[in-house]
Amino acid sequence: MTTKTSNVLQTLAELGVSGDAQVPPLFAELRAEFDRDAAAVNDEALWKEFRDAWLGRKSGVLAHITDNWLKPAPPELKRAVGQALNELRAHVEAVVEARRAAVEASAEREATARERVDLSLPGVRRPIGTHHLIQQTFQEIARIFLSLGYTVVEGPEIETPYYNFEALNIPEHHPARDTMDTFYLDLPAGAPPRLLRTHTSPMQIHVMESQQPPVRIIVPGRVYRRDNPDSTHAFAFHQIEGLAVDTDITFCDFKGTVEYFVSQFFGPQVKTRLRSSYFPFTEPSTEVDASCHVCGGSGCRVCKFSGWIELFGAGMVDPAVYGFVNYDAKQLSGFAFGMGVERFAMRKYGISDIQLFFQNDVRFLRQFP
Ligand code: FA5
Repeated sequence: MTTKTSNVLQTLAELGVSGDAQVPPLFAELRAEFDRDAAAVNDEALWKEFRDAWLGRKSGVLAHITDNWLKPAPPELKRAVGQALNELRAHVEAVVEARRAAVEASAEREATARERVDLSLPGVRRPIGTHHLIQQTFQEIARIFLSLGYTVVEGPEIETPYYNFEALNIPEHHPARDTMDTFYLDLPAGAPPRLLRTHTSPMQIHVMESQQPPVRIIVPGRVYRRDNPDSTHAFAFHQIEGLAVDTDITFCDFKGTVEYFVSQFFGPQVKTRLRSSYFPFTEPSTEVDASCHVCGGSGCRVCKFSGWIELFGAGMVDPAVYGFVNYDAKQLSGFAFGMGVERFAMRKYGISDIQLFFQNDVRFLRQFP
C-alpha cells in the first residue's frame, strides 16, 4: 500500500472529515491514485498485485475503506461515503477487469510473435550425404553399358570353388589360382568348401546356366583377395564383369565395344590398344590399355612415362567354358571383361592411393559430391 492510500487505515474522524462536502475530494484523490496504478500494470504478475492491493478481501484498499470509513461513519456521513464507495468500487472493478483483458491480449500477441513461422525465410540446409566415389563410378560405367543394351545383374559374394575356378576353366593346381590368393571360409569338418569370390567372373557361369543366349550383362560387385594392402591393392575391392554371348559375336564387336566404352568414360581424345594376355576362361585374352588421359600419350608421372595406362583384362569366351554351362560352342561366341572399379576411379580422378576409398575421411569424400 502506498503512503497516500495508507490513510484508508485511519477513520474519517482521524482524518478530520466532519461534513459530506469533504467526502468527494477524498475519493477523487483515491481514484486518481488508482488510475495511476492501473496505467503501470503491463504483465500478469503486476496485475495480480494490483488487483489484490485494491480488491483484496481483507487488506485491499476497498476493504479498508469499508471497515475504517464506512462502518464507523457517523449517520450524517454514511450516505455520502456509501455512495462514493460504490462508485469507486464500480470503477475499480471495471478497470481491473479491463487491465486483465489487456494484459492477456498483449501476452498472447507476444507469444504469437515469438512462435511466428515466416514461410518466406530460406530453410535450414541440412548436410546430406552423397554417393561414395566407388558407387558413382559403378553408376557411370553402368550408364554406358545400359545405353548399349546390357542389363545389370548381381550375385553372391560367397562362392563355391566350382563357380569361382573350375567352371571358369581353372582346375585345381592350375597356377592361375595362385594369382588370386583366396579367403576360404572356416567351416565344420566335412562341409563343402566355400570361399569369398576372388573376382566377379563366377557370375558368367551363373548367368549362362540360367539363361539362353543372347546374353548381354554387366555385374558390379565386391571381391576379395589375400593381397597385402598397398597404394594399388586392397584385400576387398570392387569389379565390374561384362559378358556378351550370341551367335555371331566377333573380336571386332569386342574391340568396338571397348573403344566406345573408353571414349565415353575417359573422353573422346583417349585411345585404346590391346595387349596380349592370359586368362584361362578367355581365348584369346587381352589386356586393354588406354592412352594416358593426363598427358595425352606423351608420358607423365601418372602413366609412368609410358603414355599408356593399363585398364582391364578381357577376351573372347574360351569354348571350354561353354561346355560347363551346356552352351553349344560351335554355334556361339562372345566376349567377357573384368574391370577393377577402384583403379578406374583412381585413373579418372587422379587418386594416388587406393586406401583412400576405404578410410571414410570426409575431407577426401567431399571432393566427389
Ligand atoms: C580378373 O579378376 C578377371 N576375372 C578379369 C577378366 C574377366 C578377364 C573376364 C577376362 C574376362 P585380374 O586378376 O586381372 O582379372 O583383376 C581384374 C582387375 O581387378 C585388375 O585389372 C585390377 O584393376 C583389379 N584388381 C586386382 N587385384 C586388385 C587388388 N588387390 N586391389 C584392387 N584392385 C585389384
